[in-house]
Amino acid sequence: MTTPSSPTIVAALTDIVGARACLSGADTEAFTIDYRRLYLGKAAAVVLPASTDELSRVMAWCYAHDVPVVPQGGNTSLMGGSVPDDSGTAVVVSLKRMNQVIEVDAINDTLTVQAGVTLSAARSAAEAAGRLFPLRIGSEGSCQIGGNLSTNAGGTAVLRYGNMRDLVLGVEAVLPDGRVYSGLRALRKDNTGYDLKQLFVGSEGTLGIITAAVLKLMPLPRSSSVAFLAVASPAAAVALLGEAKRTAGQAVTAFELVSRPALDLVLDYLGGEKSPLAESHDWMVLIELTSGTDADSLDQTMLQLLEAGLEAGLVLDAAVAASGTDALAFWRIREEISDAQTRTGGSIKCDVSVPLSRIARFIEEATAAVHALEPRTRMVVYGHMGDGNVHFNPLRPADTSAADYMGACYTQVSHAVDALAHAAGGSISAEHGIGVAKRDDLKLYKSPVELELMWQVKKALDPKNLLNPAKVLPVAR
Ligand code: FAD
Ligand code: 2HG
Ligand code: ZN
Repeated sequence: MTTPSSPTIVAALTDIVGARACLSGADTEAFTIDYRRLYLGKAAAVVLPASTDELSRVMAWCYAHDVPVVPQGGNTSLMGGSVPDDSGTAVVVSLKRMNQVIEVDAINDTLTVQAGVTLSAARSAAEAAGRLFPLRIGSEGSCQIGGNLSTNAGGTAVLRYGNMRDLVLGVEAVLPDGRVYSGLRALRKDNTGYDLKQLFVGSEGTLGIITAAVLKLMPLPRSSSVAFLAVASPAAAVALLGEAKRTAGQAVTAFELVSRPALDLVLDYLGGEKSPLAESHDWMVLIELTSGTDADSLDQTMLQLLEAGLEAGLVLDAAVAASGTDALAFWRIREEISDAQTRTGGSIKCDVSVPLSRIARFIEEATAAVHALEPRTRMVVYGHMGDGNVHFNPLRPADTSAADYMGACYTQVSHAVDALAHAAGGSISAEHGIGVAKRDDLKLYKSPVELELMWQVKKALDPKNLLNPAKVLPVAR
């Protein structure tokens, strides 16, 4: 069958969703480039369905006519998975208009939303009912629950609450041929066969388009303590985390590592903002303790932890937030590191996870490997150390252009870092997914059996390979 032309596609999809929800030509441009402006594609059309029924009809038509479809949420992902290739044959399905909060059930502690609800709107809906939806990532104002599920997003509170896979109870999704998988259950126990909803989590829009989800809610924290501190080394940070768990138990909510080049970069990006610490240090940690009761004196617990850390030589200096404003300022420094790299350009993203027991050695070895390739590389190393996830992002030297650095170093550096993470029992993508950026590297790190099973699942749900084609799954095996 020959693929229909763009005008034919637009006419057919306009019949389903209406003219204002079917874009073509220049109106599609914002949907065809990714957040970091590294992946630029073209679309035959962009459709913005208003309901699951409309989407189901769009998918049935595209399936019948062999038209590829690329699902898109807030378009904040970092691996190029949310935009089409440059063939101009695909339809982008944006979930933007499916943005209704369906139900907050404060008794069942669940939140049911359409997939296009932004993470910040979901968190606000929970908070209005006195509950917490605990996923916390820097892109929360734009990213959507459907995108969070499809990437199995992580963020800064995984240590306490888990990632998106742990926070979902039910999913509704439209399959490539237009059928609807209705798994919108609000149950914490349901052992009725395969857990199909989890297939859609982390599959980056390659198996179905998520249209709604039931999410778990938690008690809202009623007290907290936040500190920004200097540690002697990554190994000292790991030891301090152990001490924090012993001292504060479940209250340890976030434990984020920050290297000196990461801090320097973000302070510059924020226009000369000051570090919370008087002196410069090679390694820092942002710790957050929270509790669901206001009886706990968490500042006291934090001080106890810091004293023990100072005595043991793990902690070199510390600033404890004296107010909510201080805490927000500490967090802003951490959260803006990603955008500071985007603005600078020439950042090689290695979103790796490694067992905590091996993370310090990994950082040492990977730093040596990168410096052996380009000694002037700035080591922007930071992230969710508490759950074993480091954003190990070598950055171009200040006097080298992004194009020159990436051209000379990208492949060798990313392969060297990924190989070391893999050798340490780790993963080459802890939370950002595979998209196109890491797709072909999967061949190096997944066994033939794993790759074969992934392809079999893909073929079972998408036999024509029309949904987000050429994403996640490496083509030549
Ligand atoms: P998109 O970018 O639109 O899409 C992501 C993937 O999911 C694509 O493959 C797309 O095809 C698919 N998809 C989107 N919606 C659907 C749907 N409804 N059904 C099926 N498939 C769909 N990520 C983290 O994990 N942790 C962080 O701490 C973090 N911090 C970030 C900070 C910044 C400043 C930025 C820019 C990004 C950050 N991210 C982080 C990455 C990104 O925000 C997450 O991956 C997020 O979950 C993507 O959601 P989205 O709605 O933007 O998805
Ligand atoms: C973060 O934790 C995000 O800030 C983005 O996951 C990481 O930009 C990055 O590499
Ligand atoms: Zn992260």
